[in-house]
Amino acid sequence: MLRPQDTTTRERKNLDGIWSFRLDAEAAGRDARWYAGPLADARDMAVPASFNDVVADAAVRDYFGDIWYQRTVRVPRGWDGQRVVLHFESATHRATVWVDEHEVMSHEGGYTPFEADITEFVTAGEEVLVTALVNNTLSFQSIPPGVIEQRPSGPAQVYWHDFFNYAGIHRSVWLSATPQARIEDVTVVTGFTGSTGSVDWTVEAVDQDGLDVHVVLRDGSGGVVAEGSGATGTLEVPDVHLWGPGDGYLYGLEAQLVDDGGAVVDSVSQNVGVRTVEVRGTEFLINGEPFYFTGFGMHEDHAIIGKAQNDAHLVNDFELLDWIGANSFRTSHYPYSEDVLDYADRHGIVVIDETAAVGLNMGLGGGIFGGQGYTTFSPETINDASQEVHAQAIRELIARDKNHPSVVVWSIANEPESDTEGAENYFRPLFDVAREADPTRPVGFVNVMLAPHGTCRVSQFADILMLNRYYGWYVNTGDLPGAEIAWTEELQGWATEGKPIVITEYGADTLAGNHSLTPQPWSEEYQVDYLDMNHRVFDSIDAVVGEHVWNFADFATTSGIMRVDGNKKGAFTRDRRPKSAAFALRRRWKKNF
Ligand code: GCB
Repeated sequence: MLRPQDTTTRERKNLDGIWSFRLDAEAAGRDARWYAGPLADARDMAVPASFNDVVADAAVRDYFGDIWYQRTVRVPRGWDGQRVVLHFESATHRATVWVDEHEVMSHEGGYTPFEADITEFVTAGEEVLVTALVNNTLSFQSIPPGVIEQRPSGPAQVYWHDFFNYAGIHRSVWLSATPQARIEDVTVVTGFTGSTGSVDWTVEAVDQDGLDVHVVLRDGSGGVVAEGSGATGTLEVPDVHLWGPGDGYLYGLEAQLVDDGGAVVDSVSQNVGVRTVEVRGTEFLINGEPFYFTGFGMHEDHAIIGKAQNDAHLVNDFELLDWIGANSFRTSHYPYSEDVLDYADRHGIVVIDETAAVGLNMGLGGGIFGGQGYTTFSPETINDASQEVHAQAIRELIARDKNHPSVVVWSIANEPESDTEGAENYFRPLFDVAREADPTRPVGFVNVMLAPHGTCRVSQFADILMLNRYYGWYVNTGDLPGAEIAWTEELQGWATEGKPIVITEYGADTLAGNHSLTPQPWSEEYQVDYLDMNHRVFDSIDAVVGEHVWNFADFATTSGIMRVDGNKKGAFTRDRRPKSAAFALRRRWKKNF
């Protein structure tokens, strides 16, 4: 699926703004056909935004169930004869959409796009009603999973991941016009030999009888560097300017469908960064050079808008990454907005791209160890149906992000149970799904402290080891010398596996402004000492090829006795003010600062 775009043959109209919004706790709206007319008793809601913190009402913030969104849209008058598509960049965690009274699509999964051809239901120049029934409940068959527990006070949504279940329409909605004969998808795979780059292209087209595919590659200043024809082929790029960490150089590929007279029937553009990614022994190579990841596990998380994409916050967060010397981040714990990946491409920031498979572990809850009273993998809990939803989430992530040069690793899950036979059986085929969808990038998953070296049964399938460890925080709390010994010992074990290791999480909750002369957990000084200890451990082990601090910034979580106004492991506060750790990281990552 291509993202809506404006080209010589395509046009798009943005549907962001104020939509009508109504909760539907009784799930009555579908039978009552709320989509058939203006939504009664509606309140205002901004799109894109998580709905939770926008409204001053606790019942809305913690609501789970059916949620209705609606707006009218006038189809541009110039779109007569065009194919009209309605495109949602995401709706969390699932949605069904109507155009007037016509149900046009349903989608499961809260962080990947979906769209429908609505040509037959619209007329250029006329208005239609667009209604989305979004549902944010989590079950054992959703990714991420959760369960609704019946309690004396009523049903409660329980989940095992440590961030607030923000939901709604977080990302943009588009109407777009394409020709009937059209390009459906473009895939690029890049490489280079010496100073000559290569761009393998595959173009999928629809209704293309009698039409040819033509591709043109332009450099950053618009000069044509290569051209080709056919649904698939390879372009050569002389004197290639490689894409690399810190150098987000992009070529532009234009793919066209042309008729025998040479007229362009459809045209789409695709950014291309020419680079290679490879795991060799314990090294992680980008363009054949060893790469060391510095940066963070992040979250899409801001006051009021929750998980919504916002350009000012996007630019500011990347400014801070640059300031601190981060060359990379992980999209913990779900696919981020496509705008984020486009921005990473343009700025040479390296990305570990993760599915929303977080919390598949009944030994953990909200970042805290302790049984949750369920078996993780069983016919009644996370089962074959869940695995299929998970497989689809992997396919959709890769289909969406395969062309981003910034993406160098697929992470198919965060901290699942991984030390049992059930886990091994569950994950083995999912690695195959990822590799089939993309044979070019390393695949991994993020291992949890509950499955230390020697006990994990899933790491065998991974190309790269990604470890989250909290020595000195959840264990050896306040005892950094003890933490250093235990951590070094475990990491030396992992180093014998012969694979590169990225420490995808290490961190200590820190209340900004809390200072201590002695190393007290929660103080800014302890966070700095904790990071220093970790860095000594990493620097002693060659197989460690990266460090991602947990987290870039403080973020919202469910309430609990371990969380004071959210998770406080940020190097920055939630409003992006630096803690002492930010300066310490900057000194390490930028060397001389
Ligand atoms: C983890 C999780 C992350 C939590 C973090 C914590 O291991 O991957 O989602 O927020 O620990 O702070 O407990």
